[in-house]
Amino acid sequence: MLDQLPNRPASPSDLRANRVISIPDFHLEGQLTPEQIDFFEVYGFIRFKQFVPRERANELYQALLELTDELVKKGVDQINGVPLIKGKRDDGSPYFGRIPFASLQHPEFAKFLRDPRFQAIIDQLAPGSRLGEDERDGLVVNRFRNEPGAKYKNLGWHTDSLRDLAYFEKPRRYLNVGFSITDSPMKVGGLRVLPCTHNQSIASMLTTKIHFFDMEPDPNELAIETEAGDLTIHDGRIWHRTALAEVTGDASERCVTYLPIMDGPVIKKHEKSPTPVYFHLKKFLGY
Ligand SMILES: O=C(O)CCC(=O)C(=O)O
Ligand SMILES: [Fe+2]
Repeated sequence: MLDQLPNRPASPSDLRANRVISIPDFHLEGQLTPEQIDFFEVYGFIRFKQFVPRERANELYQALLELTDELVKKGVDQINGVPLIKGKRDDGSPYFGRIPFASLQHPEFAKFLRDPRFQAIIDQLAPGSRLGEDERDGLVVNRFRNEPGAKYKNLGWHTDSLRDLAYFEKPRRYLNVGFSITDSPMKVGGLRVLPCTHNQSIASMLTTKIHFFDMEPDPNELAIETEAGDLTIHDGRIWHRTALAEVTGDASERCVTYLPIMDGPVIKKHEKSPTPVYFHLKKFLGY
């Protein structure tokens, strides 16, 4: 009888997918505390509450709207060889699901990166690394929306370090620093991670899941909810995905910027840079 209930999970592990477990409300004042460093090293991610006040996040949202208008007006469809991912709202108005090199495009994003706490993050978690403002995809602004005209609604399981392999480089320590421009409660989908997978081998990075194509919730995943102004850091080798929003249209909007902290050879991007190999893979996914 119970088996016929529509929402009954097929197995106990299904109960565990797509859920939040409370994580400490860390704050980043000047330097990271030993406890924060420990948390990051053990789990492969960390979340700082109110890295900046909500009002500052709202200013960055305004900057995103201005940048969108400007890029639409100019008909820009790629920056430094990296394609923009376009979307269309139900009223027909265009926007971008993904804008690379945002800090080179709008002064507010450039100003955001001048916060001295980014250097503290580098010094304590990845000494000798740098903000890759004009490398790889630079500061990326993701704007996930769930509506028929959206191409960028969610992202399948992946590790960001796979990009090292795509650039024919050995995966190395690489931190992805995410900043929430808007709130990210469960209903808008959002970041899901497999904690502790940052210590995996290259073989396991290549085989645990099928990069980007696998969108299934995982019993061991953890949802990271954020509010506008929060900052997250994840190790580039950790398995993660972006879940689809449960709601649609404006209510589903989730804006987050990602900043790469990297070491290794400096390969600056410029107007004539070729489109990276992994973007051809993205085409198979309909982006
Ligand atoms: O939606 C997120 O917070 C994660 C996005 C992401 O993993 C990526 O852009 O590589
Ligand atoms: Fe990612």
